[in-house]
Amino acid sequence: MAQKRIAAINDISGFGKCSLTVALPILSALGCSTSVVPTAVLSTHTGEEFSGYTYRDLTPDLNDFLAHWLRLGLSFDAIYSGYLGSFAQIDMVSGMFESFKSANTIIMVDPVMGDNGKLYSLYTPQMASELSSMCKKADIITPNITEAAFLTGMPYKEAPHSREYIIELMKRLFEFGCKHVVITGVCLSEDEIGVACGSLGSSIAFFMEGRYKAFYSGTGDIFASALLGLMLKGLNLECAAELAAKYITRCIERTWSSGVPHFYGINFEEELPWLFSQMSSV
Ligand code: PXL
Repeated sequence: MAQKRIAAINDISGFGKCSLTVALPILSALGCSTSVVPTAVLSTHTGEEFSGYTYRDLTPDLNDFLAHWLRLGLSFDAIYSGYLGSFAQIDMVSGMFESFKSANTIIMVDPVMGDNGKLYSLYTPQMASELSSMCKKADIITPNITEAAFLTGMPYKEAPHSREYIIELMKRLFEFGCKHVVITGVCLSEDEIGVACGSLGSSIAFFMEGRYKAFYSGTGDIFASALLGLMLKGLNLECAAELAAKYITRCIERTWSSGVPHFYGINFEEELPWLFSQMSSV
């Protein structure tokens, strides 16, 4: 199988383990050749763990950056977008999908915009509504519950979530026209957390794992990166989502039991060999 090429569009948060600093190692470990489009450079992510972070919005560079890639005639097997640095970038990145895709390119949009019912500090309601339009261009979207609620206009509900609520969110997300939808952070009971995933026209599968009542930034990025890498290895959506959910749970378990302060982020690195080992058995 030819090596898969990915363009990952996301920010660089210097400290805190999210975005490109997790996408690159995970996708590389899964054998993908990954190029990056940095959307912003920050000293840390913008989560509640940190205040006073620096923020450099790379919007002014983005058009020239992509124009150069266009002159090089590049194309990718997958284009994966995450945290965007400004409202204007949403349109630029949507345009990029058209310019760099070929017949079989997977467009994956992780509509990163918030968590725990709230938008991230640099995101505005206008960005949230524009991201809905961007999701319409994707083959796969991977919102968490907060993002799914913002995208669909449905109310945000705290855990535990009823199956009916998740199924209704799914139904409305499929109206965007994506082939695959994966909702993360689904809790069907107080002690379980996992994902709901479905492909157009098929039933919805839930993959639940044990829940640690600790919140770690970067969880969604680690999950989405593993999901994409596994799909590019040839796993179907359900198998990839189930394995990615197991992987992130192992990472959280390891981090939680280490006692390292949670702002250091998730120890996803030391579970990569396990993820890799699972590949030989599928
Ligand atoms: O993990 C999502 C994320 C990505 N990038 C930045 C963030 C966050 C979440 O807080 O602040 C800059």
